[in-house]
Amino acid sequence: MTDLNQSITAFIGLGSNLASPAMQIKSAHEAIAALPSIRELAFSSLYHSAPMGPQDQPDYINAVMAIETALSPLALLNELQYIEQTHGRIRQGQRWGARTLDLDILIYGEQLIELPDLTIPHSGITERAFVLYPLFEIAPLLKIPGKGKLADLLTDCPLSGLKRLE
Ligand code: ROI
Repeated sequence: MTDLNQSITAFIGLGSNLASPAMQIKSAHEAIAALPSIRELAFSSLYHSAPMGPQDQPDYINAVMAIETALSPLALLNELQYIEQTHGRIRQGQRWGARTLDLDILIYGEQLIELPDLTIPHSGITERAFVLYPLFEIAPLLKIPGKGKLADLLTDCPLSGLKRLE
């Protein structure tokens, strides 16, 4: 059985704007939940939003997931990148371009991490309604390490057309 005694609570952001985005998110949710050394704590509703960044791409579906994990940040990143690949993600071309699946480690316990391939909390988290509002749905009392209370961050982050799907 998986030993989650030494476990950390982490939050993962999921996003897709290609190839049936809602289906991509649901499939990624199942793939993450099935990872060894991970236990699902919560999963938000799906949210619809216009693209942030380049506008010449389809709208996005986003969600966030809370997990308990015994994986290190880099081991978790590795598992998430594998799931991105199995969902047809091709890492090339335009930065901030359309993608079938984007999985980001938003928060990993209380840790502040700055590595070449990994910044935690995720950079830009405080400007992204499609991250903050789903986070608030599943963890309203959350404090984002180095950034402050989620509830306070939300007051400075307009909805920007974000819609929660039923
Ligand atoms: N815009 C939205 N609405 N949702 C995303 O997940 C998203 N992801 C990105 C960029 C291209 C910045 N824009 C996005 O990576």
